[in-house]
Amino acid sequence: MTDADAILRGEAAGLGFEVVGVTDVARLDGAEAPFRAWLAAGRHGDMDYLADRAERALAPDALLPGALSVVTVAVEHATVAPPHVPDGRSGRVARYAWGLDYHVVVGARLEALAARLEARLGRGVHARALVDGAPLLERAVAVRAGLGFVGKNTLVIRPGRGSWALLGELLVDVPLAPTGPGPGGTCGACVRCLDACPTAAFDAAFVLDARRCISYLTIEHRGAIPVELRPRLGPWVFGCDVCQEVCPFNRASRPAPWPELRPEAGVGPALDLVATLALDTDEAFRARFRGTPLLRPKRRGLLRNAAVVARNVGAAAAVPALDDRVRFDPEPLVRAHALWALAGLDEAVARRAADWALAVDPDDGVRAEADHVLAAR
Ligand code: B12
Ligand code: SF4
Ligand code: SF4
Repeated sequence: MTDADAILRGEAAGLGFEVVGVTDVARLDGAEAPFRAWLAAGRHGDMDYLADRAERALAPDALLPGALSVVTVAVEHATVAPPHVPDGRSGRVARYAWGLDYHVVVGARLEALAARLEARLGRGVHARALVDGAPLLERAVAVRAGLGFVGKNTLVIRPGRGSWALLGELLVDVPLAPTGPGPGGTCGACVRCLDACPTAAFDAAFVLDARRCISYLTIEHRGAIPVELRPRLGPWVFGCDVCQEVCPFNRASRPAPWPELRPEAGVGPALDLVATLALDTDEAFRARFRGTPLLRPKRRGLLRNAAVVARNVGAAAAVPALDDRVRFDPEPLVRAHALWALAGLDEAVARRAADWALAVDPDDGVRAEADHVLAAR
């Protein structure tokens, strides 16, 4: 171990990074075939940025001229939480989003790590912190650095600790000793995640069709949620944890070590659907979710999700808010999903709202949804 390696370990630990690996910046050749096959099959849906930047995602050295090493970190975010109790008005939030936005939280500590490396090494350090924001196959990097293995649910699993961890990287122009390959690991004969996925999103072990994944549909997807998948969302209003909750490697979870990632720091595990559907302006939405990952789908996306989940969980208390959304929401996406939700919650209100929409709504998609509501008797 060189001085630089020892300094990295010490400073990273001081900043709360418990799991740190290092790999070189060589191209991620081993990941290329599955990644390109995944893209070629269209499994990325409308995440065009993944296809547009595919070559760069395989080449860590392209992300920082002069880079020599990639420091890769895994930050645990799991929290022992009371089991979800259906209360007829709450939607579930995926664990990674319970606290503050990890892009900012992990990114800030990686920037601090770069500054400390520079100070301790006594020379300028070119560095770039990445947390899910740049085109880099972060899982392939983590595996090469020995942090864990890829499970059949496609997540990086650390034997003994599981998959409740977020990945981040610090590219540096400092030569550091690679830490991989790790002890490895395997799922063995287990297929729990593949069987448990509510939308049957796995085409095979290790192959996820994002277009069916609830995480994609509720966070990344910008358009309408396919009608046949809406009931399958169940209570998940933002992200989904099912394929990790069933994983035997995740039995040993503990509170997230970083306070920023704990539920008290952000929205926590449950979102009140009635209150969410009452967020009628972008300003109100931003004020409610400032600093959290829930800003990502924007107001229109989150209210779309909330409408679907309101129907799924039988949220009768959300009927007045849904009726308001059909009549007054500026976003056709929200109006259409609110109509769909009303149709499952209160037929009389749904029919009145549909009549109203057919008479005055300028959007073809909303009127089509209204037709559908009126036809379904
Ligand atoms: C696009 C994306 C998504 C998409 C697609 C997910 C997917 N499985 O590809 C959607 C929106 C669905 C998604 C969902 C989630 N995501 Co996401 N996502 C990403 C992102 C931005 C890119 C992933 C990507 O390029 N996928 C394309 C596929 C082909 O690439 P890949 O899965 O990395 O491919 C590798 C393996 O599958 C493996 N592989 C492929 N075939 C085979 C076959 C065999 C036999 C083997 C052994 C391996 C193997 O090799 C490939 C190269 O390493 C990354 C961040 C990043 N920049 O990497 C986060 C990331 C993967 N997501 C993350 C998280 C936390 C989630 C969610 C858990 C969030 C949630 N709770 O809702 C879910 C989990 C769903 C799931 N089961 O994957 C974390 C994962 C952390 C971890 N421990 O692994 C990441 C790394 C973000 C981060 N910085 O922490 N995500
Ligand atoms: S996150 Fe949910 S929907 Fe997506 S693959 Fe996992 S279990 Fe399926
Ligand atoms: S649930 Fe089973 S198959 Fe799926 S990732 Fe965990 S160990 Fe692997």
